[in-house]
Amino acid sequence: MAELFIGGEWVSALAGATREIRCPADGSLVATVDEADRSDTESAIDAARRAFEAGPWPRTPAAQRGDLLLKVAALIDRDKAAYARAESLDTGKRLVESEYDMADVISCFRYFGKLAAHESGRIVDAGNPDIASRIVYEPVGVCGLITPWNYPLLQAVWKVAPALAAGNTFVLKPSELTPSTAILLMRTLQEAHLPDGVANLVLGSGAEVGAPLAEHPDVDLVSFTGGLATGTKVAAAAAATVKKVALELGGKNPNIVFADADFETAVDYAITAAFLHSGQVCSAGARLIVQNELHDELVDEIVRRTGRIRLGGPFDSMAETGPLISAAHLEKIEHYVAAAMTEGATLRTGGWRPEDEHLKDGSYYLPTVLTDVKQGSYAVREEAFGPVLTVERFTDEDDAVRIANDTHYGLAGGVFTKDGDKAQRVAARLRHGTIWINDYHPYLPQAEWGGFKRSGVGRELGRAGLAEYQEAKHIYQNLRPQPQYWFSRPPQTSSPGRESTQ
Ligand code: TXE
Repeated sequence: MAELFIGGEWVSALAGATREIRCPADGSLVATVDEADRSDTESAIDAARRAFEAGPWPRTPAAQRGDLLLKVAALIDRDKAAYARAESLDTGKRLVESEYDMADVISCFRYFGKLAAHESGRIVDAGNPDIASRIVYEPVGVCGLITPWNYPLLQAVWKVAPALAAGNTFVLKPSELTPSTAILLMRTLQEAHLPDGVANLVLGSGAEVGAPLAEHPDVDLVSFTGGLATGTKVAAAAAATVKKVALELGGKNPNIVFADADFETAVDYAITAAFLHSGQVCSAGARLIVQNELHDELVDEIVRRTGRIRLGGPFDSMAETGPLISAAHLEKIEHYVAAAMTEGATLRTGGWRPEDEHLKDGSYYLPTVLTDVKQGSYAVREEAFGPVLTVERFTDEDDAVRIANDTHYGLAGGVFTKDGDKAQRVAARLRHGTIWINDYHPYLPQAEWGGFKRSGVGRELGRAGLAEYQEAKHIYQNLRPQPQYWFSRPPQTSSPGRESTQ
């Protein structure tokens, strides 16, 4: 107990409420943690505000802040086995995937730790030697960081690392389903001697913790990763106090395969794009768009291989992917597939819960391929966020681009072809924030991440990721000030600029 971290202290929820965390792979109890309410959230906001106004962190030189981030990276590296295990128990994902995630977490802290050291502002040439003008970067203030359950620590660190590098204080609200690695992160920040009140952790529901972060006048910025419906509410709540807002709201990502693509590569990446982490990835290539000439052969091979994907829990070394996050999410996927079939989709494989004895207590769903889906239909429009791949056809380059852009999302997409010119032409025309060519899913901490259209507002990672957490202040100094007399000019005298006494 006492898993809320507020003002540098571990405390329990004021009302004494708790929540059981269960592993989605088998329903086993992982932990019982505090469940905060609005009053706990308000104490955390208050602690973050005080640390911002009076604490040392916002005034610490940026290079020193960077050093602390590098130390945090080293401490997580030391403890990465415990972190990965905790992540797998909360999410049900394979341990090997959590290990990759922890490597990405460490790289992210390193990247922003190094970037912080170069945050020196810049001189602006005013074109006049009597004017000194410069831009300095300052922290925004108190940040409300709201994160989802699919990559719990990585999503949190994409926000925490730049927020700290820029000198902000924050309140982190992880998904109520996956709090464990956020608790470990607070312990690590404490060990690294981050000043009290800079990092605060509140565990609990969207209504009791997330909503107050978006609404509270003492929160200056809210950064949210999650679903489109919730993100829309967060943006509306934040508007009342004109907060800075960053949103990453998922996608319905097209993966275009031209007839001249390398066949084996296209098949392999199409499967990874769709079924990694059982499709619970914001950039999942859930919409396969295949050129007519290759369609049947490619789909047959994808269906054959998809039908052989092995499911299992975090520590099953034979498993290729794991369960869905919860029974409720499993039901949502079932409804999605049922709706697609009602619209006329053809089920080529999957479409049901597995019947294997060793999977019976988990939230598993068989990797599923649906063909004959129609452009504009529910299945093509809506994000399933599960192991479901829909397949559409196209005739030529223009047709591929038109179909791939026909979505209100715009997070990511893939293009497979051996023709380099064509790949670049198509990438340039796709209205999606990241385009992978003959690849799918890699991301780089030094490159930006963010969505076009309704996939998001603002950018994460890269230099722009840090800029989200900064205010740029222009300081303009006149080195030789003199009265200008733009109005009520006094009569001319022999000594300009002084009132005549005559
Ligand atoms: O997410 P929510 P859910 C998509 C995916 C999924 C759907 C719903 O399609 O099926 O979203 O998933 C907190 N004010 N993504 O319901 O509700 C909540 O407690 C403030 C895409 O799990 O968006 C959690 O911490 N916060 C995605 C966080 O918001 C609120 C990753 C995300 O939860 C809140 C996950 C409120 N009113 C789901 N209500 C991606 N972009 O990667 C809830 N929350």
